[in-house]
Amino acid sequence: MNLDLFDFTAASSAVEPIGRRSVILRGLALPDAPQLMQALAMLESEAPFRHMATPGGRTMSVALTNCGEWGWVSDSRGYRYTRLDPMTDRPWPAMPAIFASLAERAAQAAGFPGFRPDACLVNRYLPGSRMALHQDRNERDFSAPIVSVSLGIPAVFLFGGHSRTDRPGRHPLFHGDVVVWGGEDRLRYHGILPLREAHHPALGAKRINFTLRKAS
Ligand code: MD3
Ligand code: FE
Repeated sequence: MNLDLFDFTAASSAVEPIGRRSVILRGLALPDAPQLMQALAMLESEAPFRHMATPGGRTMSVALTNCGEWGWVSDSRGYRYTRLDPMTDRPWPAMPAIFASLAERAAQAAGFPGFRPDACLVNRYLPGSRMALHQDRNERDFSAPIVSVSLGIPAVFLFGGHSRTDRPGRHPLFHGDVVVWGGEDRLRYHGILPLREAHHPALGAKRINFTLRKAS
């Protein structure tokens, strides 16, 4: 797939379907980026990024934190959502209003009205960080969509099928892009290729992705 300047300018809109119920909303978060980054800084001071262990005993190359009523955690016992941050034993920081409103707006634009996330997983990538192909299935209700917001240096999103061995498509994600997945696409395998060395004027050599979810 080739995303040069021509493709951007020739596109009839900034809405790029990547599945029957999935779309990339190019640059939707750009106007909110300064406020989103300010909220992220607050969040990070209350619940720092940390590298979690996988149930298989490895350490994730992506560092993560959470906000909202529920936070996603991984350890030797498995993956799950918790109300308390295991690092501080305190509730996860509240979800910033700007996260929830952006998520609802994006979901609405993608055909999922009334989305009210109760969990937000924040991933921090540095050059070399990656996320192996996986499904997101720790949420109770797969009828709710997932909304993701990308900030900082670019990444290549891998979007597979319902079987791990289905060959994934590749979609570059840039600062300010928002993606919504739902319906029949909600359980498709997905991942992120190892990030290439790059610099973003506002974030440096870093990518932040946060995903808004309905966990419960
Ligand atoms: C596609 N994060 O946190 S975007 C994750 O960029 C995760 O950090 C990646 O995969 C990232 O679980 C990819 C988020 C995403 C989340 C859920 C999905 C993509 C999805 C569910 C179904 C299909
Ligand atoms: Fe995922």
